[in-house]
Amino acid sequence: MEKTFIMVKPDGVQRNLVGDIVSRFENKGFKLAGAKLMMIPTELAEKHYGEHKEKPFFGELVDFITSGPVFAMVWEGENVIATARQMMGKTNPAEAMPGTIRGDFGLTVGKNVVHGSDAPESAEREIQLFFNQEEQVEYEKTNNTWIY
Ligand code: DAT
Ligand code: MG
Repeated sequence: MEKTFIMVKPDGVQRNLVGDIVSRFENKGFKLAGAKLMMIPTELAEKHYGEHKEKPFFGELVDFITSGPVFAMVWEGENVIATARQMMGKTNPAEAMPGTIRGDFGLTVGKNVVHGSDAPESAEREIQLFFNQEEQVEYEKTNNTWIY
């Protein structure tokens, strides 16, 4: 089953949005496969956002994501990578549809509440960056037959 890396960013943690965001993915039918509250070391932040190294906002982005605790998660389910991106809404909350996480909770691109992997390759890379094997929990959910 497909897995993705989702993270409530420091603004989302400070604004008490962890529970709401977890609920959205639970209610949708996805399975939580790992979760932890953590401070991101600068080196990990630079690796995680490596694709944006040359962008003018890279420094700000790394400063922001390391500015307070994040809630890092692995979610599992059919088509979870693309569906989670849809549930998050567009990168710029000003353009994100109401009903999406960023559309409901954000105003500016610099503080857009949530991260989610954008493709199978980045999902695998990001899960491995943030979670070791013991932190990824394999189990069956008894309500699976009512979702699939
Ligand atoms: P996403 O988080 O939707 O995958 P991205 O990978 O293009 O978006 O960018 C990573 C993060 O960088 C994004 O969540 C917020 C920040 N960012 C993107 N574009 C920005 C910009 N033009 N100015 C400031 N921050 C930006
Ligand atoms: Mg991205």
